[in-house]
Amino acid sequence: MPLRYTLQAECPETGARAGTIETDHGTIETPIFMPVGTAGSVKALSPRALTEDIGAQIILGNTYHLHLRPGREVLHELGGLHKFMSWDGPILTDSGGFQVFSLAELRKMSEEGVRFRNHLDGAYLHFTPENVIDTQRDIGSDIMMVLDECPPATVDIATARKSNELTVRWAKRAFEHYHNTTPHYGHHQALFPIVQGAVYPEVRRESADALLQLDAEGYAIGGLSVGETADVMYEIVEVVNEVLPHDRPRYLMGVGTPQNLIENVARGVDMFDCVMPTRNGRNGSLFTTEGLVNIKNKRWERSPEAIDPGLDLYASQNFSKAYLRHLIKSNEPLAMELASMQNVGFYLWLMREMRAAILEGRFPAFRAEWSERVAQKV
Ligand code: PRF
Repeated sequence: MPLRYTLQAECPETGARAGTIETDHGTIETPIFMPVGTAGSVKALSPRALTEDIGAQIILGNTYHLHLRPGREVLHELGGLHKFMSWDGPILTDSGGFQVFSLAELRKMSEEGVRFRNHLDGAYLHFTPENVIDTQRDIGSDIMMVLDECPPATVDIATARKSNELTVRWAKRAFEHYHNTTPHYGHHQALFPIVQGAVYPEVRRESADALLQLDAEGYAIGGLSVGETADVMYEIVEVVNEVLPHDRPRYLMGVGTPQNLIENVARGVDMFDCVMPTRNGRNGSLFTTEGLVNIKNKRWERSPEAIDPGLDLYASQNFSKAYLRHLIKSNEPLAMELASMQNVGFYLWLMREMRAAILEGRFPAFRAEWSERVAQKV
């Protein structure tokens, strides 16, 4: 069945929305955070831990990585990514555009697509708006993303406009190919276009306006959290969300800190993904209900206190700060598991709390209480 977005409640004072997105792999309650499972695994968290321990509802995969390993043929032969990784819930895949810009070498953009040498074996690859759809058909993600160009925040307006025009032409080609191809595994696959335009409200409006014509089942905002200030990001999100349709989900790509999530939910964003909770966790930076904890700090050497007394998760409650500090310092694999469960679990908890606050008409009070608190260093 097509994606169905239902708007359940809207905060009268901010733009915050609570809703549901129904997919063939289940219903997502929004606003939602999508843990990043780049190469077909959310690092250090099994699908069972994701669902049963921390309540993940949808995860994200990367076309770029999955295309390189295990490759389209393997994924197709083994029945798609859901089956391959034993995850029954919804999956969203990024198109690979952004990863090409951050990981690959010797990139060469053209009207046709982007040529590059991949970061694993240096072999040349060519991504086009069409072939990244084909790969995502083989992956079988519930939500596919179009190929886009994500310029740095520092580009001038002429470059931003030119780049966005290419992204829009690519999105049109992507949708044409999308409508000419069918899913391989029996479930519906949606396709989201990506609004670009760097830090220029005018170009952002042009981008969103042009993409509206595609009548997509949802829209993404790309090109943010790439070096601009938080205030600029918030301003651009506001501008774009004024143009995007009210009755479709809005996905802010690759954002961000817990405070960024609160502030962007306040501006009407429904979906987020970010490597921060998994990546920072592995480095010993913890997101907790008390604020940001650097668990490697000597201060925690003898701390018997739970990892996060305020969070009702297995990892948060049953292990001391001193123990997790020891595990991280000793490079023990369990450190990765506990830190990931804490951090991703915290992000998911934060989203559930925001959703409840919106539904109960107390989002502004929640934001006032938590927006600064989640950014405080403990
Ligand atoms: N485009 C795509 N993926 C992305 C981004 C983008 O602009 C970002 C930017 N924050 C993260 N991931 N395709």
